[in-house]
Amino acid sequence: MEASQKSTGYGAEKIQILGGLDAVRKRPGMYIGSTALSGLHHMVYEVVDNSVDEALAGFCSKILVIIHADGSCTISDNGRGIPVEIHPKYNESALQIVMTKLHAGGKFDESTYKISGGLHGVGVSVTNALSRKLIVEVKRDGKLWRQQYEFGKPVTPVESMGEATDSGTTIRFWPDTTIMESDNFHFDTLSSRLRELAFLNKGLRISIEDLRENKKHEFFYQGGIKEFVAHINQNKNPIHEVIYFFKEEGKIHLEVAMQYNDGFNENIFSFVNNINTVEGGTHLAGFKTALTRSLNSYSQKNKMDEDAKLTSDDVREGLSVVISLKIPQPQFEGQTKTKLGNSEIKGIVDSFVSSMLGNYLEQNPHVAKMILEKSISAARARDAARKARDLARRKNALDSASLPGKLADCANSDPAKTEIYIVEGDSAGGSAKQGRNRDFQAILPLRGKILNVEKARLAKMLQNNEIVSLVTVLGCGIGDEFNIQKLRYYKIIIMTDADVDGAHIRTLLLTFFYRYMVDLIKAGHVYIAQPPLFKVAKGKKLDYLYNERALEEYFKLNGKDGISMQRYKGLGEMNPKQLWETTMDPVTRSLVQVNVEDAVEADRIFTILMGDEVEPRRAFIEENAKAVVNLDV
Ligand code: 0RA
Repeated sequence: MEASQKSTGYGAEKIQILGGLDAVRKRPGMYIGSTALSGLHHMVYEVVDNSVDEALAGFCSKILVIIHADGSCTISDNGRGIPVEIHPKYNESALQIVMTKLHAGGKFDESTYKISGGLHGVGVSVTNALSRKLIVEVKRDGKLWRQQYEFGKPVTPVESMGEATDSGTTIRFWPDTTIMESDNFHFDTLSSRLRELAFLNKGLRISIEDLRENKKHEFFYQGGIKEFVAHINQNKNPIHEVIYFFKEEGKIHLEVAMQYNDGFNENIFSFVNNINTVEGGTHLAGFKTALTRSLNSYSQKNKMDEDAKLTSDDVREGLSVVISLKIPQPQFEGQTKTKLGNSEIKGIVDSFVSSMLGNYLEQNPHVAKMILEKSISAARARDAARKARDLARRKNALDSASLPGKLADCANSDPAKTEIYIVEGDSAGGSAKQGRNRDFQAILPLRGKILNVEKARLAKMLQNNEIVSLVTVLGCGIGDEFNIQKLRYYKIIIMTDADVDGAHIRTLLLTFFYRYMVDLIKAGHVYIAQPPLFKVAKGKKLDYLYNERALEEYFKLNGKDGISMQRYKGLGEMNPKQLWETTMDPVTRSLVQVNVEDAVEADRIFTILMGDEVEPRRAFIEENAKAVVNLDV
């Protein structure tokens, strides 16, 4: 039986149509950002965002994501289910319209927010367009409905498959790998975004299951962003309880949770309609202004320190904050469209935070005293750092006029066309120098472990030779003087061994970039090279394989007879030509772009590995020891 016009409830006529799917298949990048890994994950988020909208509208409490072993992914929710009735104007099932027309979304109550349609959010039809197969099942009005698609086109009608007692939507899709570079979903990347969504939408239960390797996470936070901040500070030493403010005025909904720890780094995460506003914007500007003003005025009123004028940097040392704003018409600007532009928001957030924080400090003088002592000591340290930097500069170290001898620079001097490989150790550095294309590829070998940046303040870091080399070579300075315009290479590529030491050094370097040059990550300049894990040969035919799954596939296709296999433990095992072919040649290599989506998780790992707390470090290493053992099989 096909969907009929009988069913009532949601008005199918509300759905807006803007166009067909051919455009998506022609120019996928326009709709999901890229055809690489981040685009693949966007295909999941397009669907999840719609489920979250159902939750925001009050109709959905559970979302489940499943990664299957065959390269497909299922997203199911217990929302109202996509409407199936015939659209009066188009004479077609609303479900089919939602799945096959661009921007075809439902309009929700005016009083609720919609996150789908936000950033790349152009609707589930985009996921459909980029899938070689997709099955959607809807439970609605007591029935189970089903439809199947291939390459975005329906291959079955909307059929009723039987009765249903509850409601919801289940979508399973198989990415079209003639367009998408891979269907290898990353559990950790999807998991950290889903955790973030669970934090941002209190009471929503989100699970993710990986059937390829039996992994499962479930996220459910009754406390919302308050728990988010506690999570960020989990392995640090907070110096007070989480401070939490909430305000709803008209259609503007604002939540702020904040907590200082005894460390030196700031962790600020701001969201608008659940979208991580990586580039900040008016809401963040309002918060920062209010924070600086409130603390300065408390300090003056209570005569904390006569001559300390706290800057915005001073009051953010050791601060973890989550700001979550929900508004009806966000305007996203900036390079990656993750900067809030609505000008009225700055003043609104500023006055709200000023009044709430002002009250809080008055009522909690004990907490106020600890926060101010911390900020005042940051102001003094900033002074010391400036002196250390001046000293280092006098020794000529930080100026790119004095590039270190071990840098093998490239010939081309246009930063937009060049890249730098940061390579672990002199021997791999040597291979990279021989294997590279010296026109546009520079090589900087780093010796040993760079300083543990988690525990050091800037002044101390500038005593470390490897750090000074790195800062000098990149050219954009550090600390207050950081200037991204001066960056000497647009691609900064971290290339380390595929073993435990390599992972450690990569973590250290990422910590460094994350802590001190986060703008490089935000602007998409930082990458991780992907050296192959295996070399397989059958007769004269050589192949390089980059992960265990590829190896399994290879054996499935070729059998095991007459095949020789080598597992690479380090970059040093490859000769210059092999290193070029597998890892450095832009035509054949694959690079993973580092993004701050994973920043909370990265920060958590950095803190565990480098921080003061021994117990979590022990537990982490034990937990990950299995993986390490597997590496050496
Ligand atoms: C159009 C209209 C309505 C809901 C949805 C689409 C919807 C889409 C997805 C995608 C995944 N899960 C979803 N759940 C719902 C409004 C429905 C109504 O008013 O009854």
